[in-house]
Amino acid sequence: MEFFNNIEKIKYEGPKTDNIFAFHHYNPEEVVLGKPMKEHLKFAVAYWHTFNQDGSDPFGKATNIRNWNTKDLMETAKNKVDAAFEFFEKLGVEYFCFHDMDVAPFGNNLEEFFNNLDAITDYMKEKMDKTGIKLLWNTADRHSNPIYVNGAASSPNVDVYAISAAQVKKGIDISKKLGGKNFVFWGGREGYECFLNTDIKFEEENIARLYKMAVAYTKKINHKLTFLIEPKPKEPMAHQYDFDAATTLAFLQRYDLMEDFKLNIEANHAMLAGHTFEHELNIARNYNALGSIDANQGDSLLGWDTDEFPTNIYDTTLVMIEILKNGGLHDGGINFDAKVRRSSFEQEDLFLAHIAGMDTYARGLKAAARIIESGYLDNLKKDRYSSYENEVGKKLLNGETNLEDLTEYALSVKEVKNKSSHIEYVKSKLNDLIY
Ligand code: XUL
Ligand code: CO
Repeated sequence: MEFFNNIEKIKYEGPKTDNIFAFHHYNPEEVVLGKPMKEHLKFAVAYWHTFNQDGSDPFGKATNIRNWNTKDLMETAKNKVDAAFEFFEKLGVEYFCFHDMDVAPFGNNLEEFFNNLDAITDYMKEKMDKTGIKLLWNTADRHSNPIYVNGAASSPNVDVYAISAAQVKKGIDISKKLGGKNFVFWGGREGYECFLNTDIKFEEENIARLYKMAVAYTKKINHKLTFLIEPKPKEPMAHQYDFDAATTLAFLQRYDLMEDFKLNIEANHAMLAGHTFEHELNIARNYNALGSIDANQGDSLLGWDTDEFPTNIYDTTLVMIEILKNGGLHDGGINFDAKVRRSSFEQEDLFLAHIAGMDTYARGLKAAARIIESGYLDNLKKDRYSSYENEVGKKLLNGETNLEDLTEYALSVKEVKNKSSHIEYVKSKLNDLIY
């Protein structure tokens, strides 16, 4: 059955076309810095927002019109797989991501849930084999079930801990079946709301124990996987343990997990942590831990996670510079963890939103390539730190100096000459290079 029967395959038609169901900038085969765009931009569709989200908010009911919903939950789940693969193919996106809860109904107990998951993911596999569409990552939703009211691996209740571990095991089994390369942990309820009753150290140690068991299990079943932690500072918990990239990296180092874990950095989460997306990507990259990204954007006027489709070229340019400097995302990709606005309720808006996101990333890629090729930012930084090229600087960088030598040198410095950063000019020059 076809679910998007008014939509044809989306093609690149260039910036001048009036066709809104066409790419204006994303041209998959166009070569940028020696590689076709589609290899730079490994886009993925997020199952939860695209096929499950209904447009309801705390003040109003569902608005979205979707033709795959029926009264039978398993039939709906199967319809969604059909709709999803039709959507991926027509959009020309080769990857997708999902939570276990997104794709199959829970049923009456964990066993029923696992059986439902088996049936639906078997069906997905058939579609994947037929179309060549791949799984970027899957994850276990350990936040929406009410049993996770006090956390999952951070729960004070060991039965809850065990159920959350079982969901992770099942998720890894599914990843193996579907050939996934990454598995995401977003600690939805791993944090606390009341400091007075919480043993942070105990809870963090328990989370680390789960991660170690997950690594051990992948080795046991011989499934090569990169685990990705997705930092977020708050929401739903008042304080979440994986606050930002730096906090999460400290956790991974503390528990000796750096070998098997990287980060999945999300734009809107960076903003909630008081950072920019490019800052978070850069921190991850400096630790060789940039795994994948959740591409969306937040609203600077709001303090919560709005998960909008990315439409800001300035932002995607700075993101693509980080990704290019990382040598790409390797096994990771660009997952649109983004939802259409409540007033974009027509089913076809799902196409328009993804096209907007893909075009914005394509423009960001092209601008990033221009900036890198111009050498402007590299030279700017080289010049800024050029004083370290003198004798004292060289010794410092080679570890050949000490406080006594530096003091002797400091006493010989008669006048300190700092240089202006000309920041306003730099930003204006960047505008020239982007637009
Ligand atoms: C929540 C969020 C999640 C993760 C996967 O803010 O971003 O959807 O990406 O669990
Ligand atoms: Co996300």
